[in-house]
Amino acid sequence: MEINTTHSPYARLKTLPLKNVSVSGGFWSGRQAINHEISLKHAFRKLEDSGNFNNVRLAAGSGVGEYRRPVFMDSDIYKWLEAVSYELVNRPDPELEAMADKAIDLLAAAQQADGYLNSYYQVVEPEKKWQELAMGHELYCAGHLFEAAVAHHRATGKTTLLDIACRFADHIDATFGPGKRDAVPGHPVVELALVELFRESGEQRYLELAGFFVDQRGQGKMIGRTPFGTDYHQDRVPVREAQIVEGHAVRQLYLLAGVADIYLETGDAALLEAAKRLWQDVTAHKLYLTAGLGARHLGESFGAAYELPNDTAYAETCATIANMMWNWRLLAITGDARHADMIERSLYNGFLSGISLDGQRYFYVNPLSSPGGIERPEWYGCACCPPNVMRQIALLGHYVATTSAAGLQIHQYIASEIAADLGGNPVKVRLETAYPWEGQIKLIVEETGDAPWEIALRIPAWCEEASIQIGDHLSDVSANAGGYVRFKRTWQPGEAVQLNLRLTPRLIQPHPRVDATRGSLAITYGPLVYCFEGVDLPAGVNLSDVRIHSTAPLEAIWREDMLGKIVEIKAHGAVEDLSAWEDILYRALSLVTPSYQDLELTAVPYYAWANRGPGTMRVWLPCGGQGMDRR
Ligand code: FUB
Ligand code: ZN
Repeated sequence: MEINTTHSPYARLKTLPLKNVSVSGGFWSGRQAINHEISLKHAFRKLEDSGNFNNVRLAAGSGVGEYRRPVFMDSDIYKWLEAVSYELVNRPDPELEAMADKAIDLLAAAQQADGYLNSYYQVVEPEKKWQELAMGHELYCAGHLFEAAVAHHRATGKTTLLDIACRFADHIDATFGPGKRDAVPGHPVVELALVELFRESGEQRYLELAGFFVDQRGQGKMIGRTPFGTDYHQDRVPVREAQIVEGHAVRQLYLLAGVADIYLETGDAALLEAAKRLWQDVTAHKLYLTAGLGARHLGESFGAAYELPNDTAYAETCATIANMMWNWRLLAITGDARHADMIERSLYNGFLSGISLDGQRYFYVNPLSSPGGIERPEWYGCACCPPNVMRQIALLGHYVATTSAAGLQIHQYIASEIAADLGGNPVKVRLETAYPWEGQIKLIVEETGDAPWEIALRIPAWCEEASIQIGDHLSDVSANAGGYVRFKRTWQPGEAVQLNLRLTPRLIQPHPRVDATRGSLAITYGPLVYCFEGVDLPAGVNLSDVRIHSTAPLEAIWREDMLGKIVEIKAHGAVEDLSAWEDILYRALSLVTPSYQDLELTAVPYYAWANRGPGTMRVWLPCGGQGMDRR
């Protein structure tokens, strides 16, 4: 969700409104166009076909037929409304706006006089309202409503959805809080949403309520049935005492985003300390190379440290999105480039794999290997991911840059135009780039005042060689990898800063404790993680038998004709001859000498896998086939 940290006292960096950044050309604008033209309109039909709208009609008294579950169907409508709102900022569209208005009219008709709004509990179990906080998702749906309402208000200036949201927030505030009822939201998201509702409305009670929900955790206060333990719900220990990320990954990460939001407003140091500890746990132990999170299908949850299986990885698309939301807030708090690096890694890999190239099919689970047979379905019975992808693509511009008292920071190299007000000095810059395929990024100052200001450019941690040219002056900035390089001066209109990030394919090895990938290598190219697909192998070669050579050179080749234009990587490897293994599962080491046949390998960006049929896929390949296996 877009966050407005303009008045957040603990924001080192100030976020820019989406309207200040327009994505134009390059890698992402086509994807935004598909999102606008295809995905959002397709989703409107899916919300009708799947019963989400009819559920609300049932609550409003105008629907016919049965209520369609799961209990959180309303949240898909809200995420879609949020996505539509961002797209209305990117590109006005009366058809989309009318669709949104229609949905909002329906919600207004369904809302109770006391402000309550949740189609499931209004229609199916009215006597259970606020009784099933563990799994009932009432506060989760409310949170997504608040996010949508803020986005809609910012996009259109209309208060139709914001009024609905505030009435419901007031109802919740009258129900829960100190001296009222206890509540641990079983699925966090309401916390971050309440903070943004506070930022938009100025209503302090919403911020306090968010803090109350966070502080209720870890005290045995969860009410309602749940098949899961307290760890699943992040209710085992108080947030301030948490040492590890655990349980349901999306829940954990939305909670942490909300905790960061509360820090941005309150400066509560214990919350930031907890966030830093948990971030360390994620990055050192529980993050897939693709920026997927959640190792286990059971409970859609984080695993133990280094438990990162490939084929059974959960890595829900929503978890990667939630992690970007968390890191965006941590970036605003700390200014630390590691959070922008994390967002980049997520965007180009575990997030983008969540949607097909045609914008009409979605992955919920994003494994790092597939035995074949997996394709993105059009929609899901539990459709949390598709509209989440839509809102994230629509909101991309928000993640490009921030401001501070010093100047403008560029975090993501997305071709775009950026307008910012630097303390009364209005500036405009344009980013031109074919990134991530090419490493040249040109920043052109289009408008600037007379006062000096600073441009800060992120040098990604993966980059081994980087330089910057301004006019005739070329500087090597490789040492800045993992941080920012800063230039302060009185800029002239038309002046350009040329950043060159050297992009080369690289072989990546995993931490030796990751059982699933021990002795294997993966390929990256800039921020992109690559994979191998069975469809690129010679007929009869099984991807499971393929090894990769660790010493042979890798070659990057531009392909106009493949997967919507990509850089493919050629690697060298070998296929093992398994004829000595027919019908035998285990053999004495002394009995078999592996024999290999050399093979040229083709790797494609992970995000693009499963767009050429449901074939096999692997991110990691065992290393070997060079006469001697590596490990
Ligand atoms: O529970 C609501 C959403 O459905 C979660 O965030 C997803 O993991 C899926 O379980
Ligand atoms: Zn999801």
